[in-house]
Amino acid sequence: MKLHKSDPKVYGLIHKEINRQKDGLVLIPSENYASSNVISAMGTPLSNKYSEGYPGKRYYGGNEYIDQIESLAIERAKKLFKAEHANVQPHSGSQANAAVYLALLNYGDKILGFDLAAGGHLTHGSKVNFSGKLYNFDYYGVDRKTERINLKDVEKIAVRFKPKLIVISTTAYSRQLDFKGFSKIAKKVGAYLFADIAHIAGLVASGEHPSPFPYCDVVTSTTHKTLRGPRGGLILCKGELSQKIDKALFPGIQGGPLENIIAAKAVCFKEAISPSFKKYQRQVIKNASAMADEFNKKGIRVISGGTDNHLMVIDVSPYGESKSIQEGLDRLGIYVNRNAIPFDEKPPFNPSGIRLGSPAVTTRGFKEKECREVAGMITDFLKGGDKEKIKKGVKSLSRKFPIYEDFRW
Ligand code: DSN
Repeated sequence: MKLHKSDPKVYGLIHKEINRQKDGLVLIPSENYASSNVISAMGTPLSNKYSEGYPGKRYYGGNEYIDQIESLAIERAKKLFKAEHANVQPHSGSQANAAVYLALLNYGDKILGFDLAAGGHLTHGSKVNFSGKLYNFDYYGVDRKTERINLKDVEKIAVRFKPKLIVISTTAYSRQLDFKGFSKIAKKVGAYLFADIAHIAGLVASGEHPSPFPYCDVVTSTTHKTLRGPRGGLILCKGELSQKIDKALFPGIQGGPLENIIAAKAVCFKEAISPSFKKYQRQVIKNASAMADEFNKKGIRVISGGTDNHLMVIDVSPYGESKSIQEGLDRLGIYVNRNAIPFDEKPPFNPSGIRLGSPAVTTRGFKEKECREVAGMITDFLKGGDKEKIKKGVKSLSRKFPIYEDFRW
């Protein structure tokens, strides 16, 4: 029996969510629209299979096809990121990061991470996260004036703190990351260098952002942000660390891998190797840059003055509370998330900033013109403009640039 008949409640809600995604403007920079092929690989009976272990070394029978699928995903990931080793099993970016710490460190060891308030991530040493509870973190942030990472400051902290591992990671940092510069610091203090490229993975894969290899020892990512694949994680590392990493993930942290998701990761990696993906990533950067420029022109403060990548954080503190601004934009069909700004004096639940970016709208086909228009709508909203007019603008753009027309539900 079809789902709409057997469980109309769940069916109806899924249907509404799909329409919300189609009709609204998704500017949350960690979200995207995976292709229908990625989505169809996810919705397969591969989800039924237990495959604890790795290709050729499973703890269950019946894995002959699963082994081929996972091996394909591994080979494609290695090729895409020019990595010596890939583990495609992490259920998420957080699981991937936990496995890296478990593989390379002992509990209580020192890690130098990027401050969450400056644009880092919970798994890079937040006190409310396992990372901050189990390991001894110190943090580097951004320069107060430029709002950019200053490697001289990072070096000073690293020399004083003597970490065993340095994390380069960003979720709300709009500038290019200098992996080479970080690697000099890591070498000087004898630390492992670990980059979490979840946000910029698509840009890295297509050569639109410098690669963390050969400078980093380990690299983690998610596969659903700029990379535009299924929701999941990925670990890439130097060959000499492969056994430690694989053991830390399974049996260290996870049980059975999600093989339907791994099949979808394989599909995503193939898509990401194509020339059209490179073109897409180039446009992602152009679009974000156009948005930031428009905000600057209209007097909205963009943190660090602009963007080199797919995202930006704007300071909305002159216009009200970020929580109610985010909720107000939600009601207009413009989806963003509130975010701390560097040296924010406001609390994390209601900080001073709004984070937004271009990956999802670029997948819809937006170019610079439309991105400027959207930045204009947000500015109008912040300055108390006509909400009905903005709503009409959102509707018209989403109709003009439809998404998932080939997706049947
Ligand atoms: N998913 C990350 C992001 O939105 O950037 C946070 O975990």
